[in-house]
This record gives sequence, C-alpha cells and structure tokens, in this order.
Amino acid sequence: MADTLIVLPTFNEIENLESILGRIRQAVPAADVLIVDDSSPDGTGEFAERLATDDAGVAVLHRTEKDGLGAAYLAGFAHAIDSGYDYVIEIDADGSHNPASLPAMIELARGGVDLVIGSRWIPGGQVRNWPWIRQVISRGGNAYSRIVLGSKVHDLTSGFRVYRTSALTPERRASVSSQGYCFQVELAWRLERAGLTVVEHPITFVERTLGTSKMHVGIVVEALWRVTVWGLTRNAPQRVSAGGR
Ligand SMILES: Nc1nc2c(ncn2[C@@H]2O[C@H](COP(=O)(O)OP(=O)(O)OP(=O)(O)O)[C@@H](O)[C@H]2O)c(=O)[nH]1
Ligand SMILES: [Mg+2]
Repeated sequence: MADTLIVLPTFNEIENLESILGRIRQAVPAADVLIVDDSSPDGTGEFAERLATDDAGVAVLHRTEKDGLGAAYLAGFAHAIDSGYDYVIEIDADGSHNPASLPAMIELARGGVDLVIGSRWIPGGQVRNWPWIRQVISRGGNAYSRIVLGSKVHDLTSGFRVYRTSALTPERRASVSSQGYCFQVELAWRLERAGLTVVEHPITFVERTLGTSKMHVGIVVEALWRVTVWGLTRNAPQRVSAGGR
C-alpha cells in the first residue's frame, strides 16, 4: 500500500481536474489521491468519480455542501489517518501548485520534517501572473502574521504542503477553528508551537487560468482578525501555568 495520500479539494474545478490529476499521477505515481468535492454544482464530483473508476489509486470523498477549504482538508486528513498513511499532502486543484515540486518536498518529510511548506516568499520561491495588489496582500498578510505570531514561517498561507500524519493528532485537528487561508495559518502555527519541525521549500506559484477563484474579502478579514487575536493572547496560557501550577 502507498504510504502517502494527496488530498485534492475541489469546488467547481471541472475544467482543471483532469489536468491536475494527470500531473500529480505523473509526478508522484506511488502516492494515492483523494479528491474531496463539496457537491460542486458544475459536476466536478461526478467527473471525479469517472476519473477514479479508471485509476485504482484515486478515490473521491463527496461532501454534501460547500463547507470551506479547512473542513474539506480536515475530512481528508481524517481519512488519511484512519487508513494508515504516513504522509498527507495538500495541493490546490486549480493548477497553481506544480506537482513536480512534490518529490523534493516528500523527501524532506521522509528525512524527518513534520510539515513541509511549499513557499512563495523565500529565496527561490516566486509567483506568476498575480496583479500587484494580490502580491501586496499576500506578502503583507504573511509578514504581519509572522511577526504577530512570532512564527519563523514566511508563507503561512500557502496551501501546498506535506504533513507527517503523526503530527496531526486528534487534539490538534480538533483545535483548528478557521476556514479559508486562515486554516493554513492556524494549523502551521499550532504545529510550530508544539515544537514540531516545520521547513519551507521554494515553489513557483502560477495563478489559475481556468475556473473562478473562491477567494473573497471575507477570507482576508477572517485571517487578519484571528491572527491579531492569537497574537494578543498567545502568551496568556503560558503565564498561567508558569505562575500558578
Ligand atoms: N472541497 C472544497 N474545496 C474548496 C473549497 N473552497 C476552495 N476549494 C478548493 O481549494 C483550492 C483553492 O481554492 P482557490 O479558489 O484556488 O482559492 P485560492 O487559491 O485561494 O485563490 P486563487 O489564487 O484566486 O485561485 C481549489 O482546489 C478549490 O477548488 C470548499 O469550500 N470546498
Ligand atoms: Mg487558487
């Protein structure tokens, strides 16, 4: 059995699915793939089923309603852990993340890293086809989060990752409360705070050319709001336990 599960979340990605799946299967043929579809109205879920019929390494998890990226990934992680995989991977279905980066990222995880983050904002990393305003929001939001949270990670919002499944304990998964980009920030930060090894690997991110973005202003506001609250309260629990118990 494969020891790595790639979780591919989809919402209205019918134009992108076959291409990204083909690229994943080519780059990492030994890994299994779980497509997690939230009942996409464009028929992505049914199309995913057809693709899975032809390929024993591909399965589909259908969820009844659009419930956000974070919830889709948590469902995928639970499946990976229950099925006994050692590594679980996050990758967007819109083609922004190049599966060719995965062998190097998986190698780092096999070498003992708990979380490998494909990073746009370290030397060697880059973004193609983004308007300047998105670059400013992503760079600015990441710099702000890094400082406020006291994190060492430069691309906390990146959704291209390899996790060692042992890092995703039930408590850590249950403690994640956010959606959107903030889900990524929260999970990386929780693992970092737990003392696990988090390493960034440079990637080239290419903006989608087909389909529509699910990004909206509420996602950015949620992230800024939550990061600020975590930053303001992050030392509180330590103070209590150090002083009293
Ligand atoms: N299952 C599921 N997948 C989702 C949901 N929201 C987004 N996705 C998927 O998550 C991935 C990232 O979403 P995108 O729309 O590309 O969002 P983004 O990358 O933040 O924004 P862009 O850079 O504008 O594309 C894609 O594969 C989406 O199909 C959701 O609620 N449920
Ligand atoms: Mg995208």
